[in-house]
Amino acid sequence: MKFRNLILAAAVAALPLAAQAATIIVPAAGTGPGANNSQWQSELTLHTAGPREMTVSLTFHQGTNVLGPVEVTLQPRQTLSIADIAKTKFGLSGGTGAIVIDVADRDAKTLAVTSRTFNTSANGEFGQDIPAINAADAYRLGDIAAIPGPSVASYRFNAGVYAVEAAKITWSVLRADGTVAATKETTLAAGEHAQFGNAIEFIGATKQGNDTIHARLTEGKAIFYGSIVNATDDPTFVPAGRTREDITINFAGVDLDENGTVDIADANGDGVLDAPLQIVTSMFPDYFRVVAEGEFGETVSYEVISSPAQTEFLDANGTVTVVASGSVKGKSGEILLRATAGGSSSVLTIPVVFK
Ligand SMILES: [Ca+2]
Ligand SMILES: [Ca+2]
Repeated sequence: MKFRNLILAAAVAALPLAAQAATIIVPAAGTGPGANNSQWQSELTLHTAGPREMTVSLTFHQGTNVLGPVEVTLQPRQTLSIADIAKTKFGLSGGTGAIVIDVADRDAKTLAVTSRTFNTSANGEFGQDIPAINAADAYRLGDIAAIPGPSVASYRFNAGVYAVEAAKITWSVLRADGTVAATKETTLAAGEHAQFGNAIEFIGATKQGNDTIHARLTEGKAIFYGSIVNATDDPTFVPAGRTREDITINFAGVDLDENGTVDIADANGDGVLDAPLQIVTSMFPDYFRVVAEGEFGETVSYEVISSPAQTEFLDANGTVTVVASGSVKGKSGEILLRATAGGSSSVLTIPVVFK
């Protein structure tokens, strides 16, 4: 009994850490001298709408180096700005990085975070808002972070990344007409920040107006951003847009007698056959053909995800065999198939009734 109590106590103690923490990231912040004798700094502003005191933990990530943590406590409904945070909280005299804010889940619900990075030069003071992003909203496999560059090629164009998990990234430069000018791979450790000052050149091309950077993850999760600085050192933050390049897989339906005509359709295009397929329970197999193609006529390959009966693809043409034993007679269920074309996949659902 004593042993059991100990295990319970350990499980309870471990819960709050695992289940109730949120991470919010300001993907770019900095301090110190910039181009053309300018001086940069970042101000972080925290507000809680909550009726209770709360504490956040701040770290500053430069490459794989992590400065901090520094704890900041907010009183109920307080708004607090931290001037030149990279310098005043983390002791940096120059550099760029990401601010990572760790906060209990309950407190994250009450917290608003903004930041402003501005630049003082002979031309005046110019600033940009850099929004905070929840780690739960990081980009993942299949997403393309699209970072559109300036229409004026001479403006400075930076791109940056913060890896929420260890990440492998393929960067590419797309010209205004969609042709790919260069690609490059990078690998980041979990918690690593990187900013590329001349991003188009870093990837391997010479910049032109309306270049767009695509960042694709082949492993892990990350947050991406860009920034543009014009000839008078006026910066503009460029949020990455979450995009995809999937082709649509059109599921026509099933051809029951394999004569080339669809007998039960997916007319509303939701990937679910519009009426159930009747399958006779028997020791002999039932056959039908799945009819689907990519939106540009691509051939589809199939696999069975799950089925209430023994289900296999007989050929590359989509012919399926189902052997349903008497044990499922009178029951209904769904056969789930994965259809893949041109690197894109979608799930096709075939409702079935066993006779
Ligand atoms: Ca037919
Ligand atoms: Ca349907």
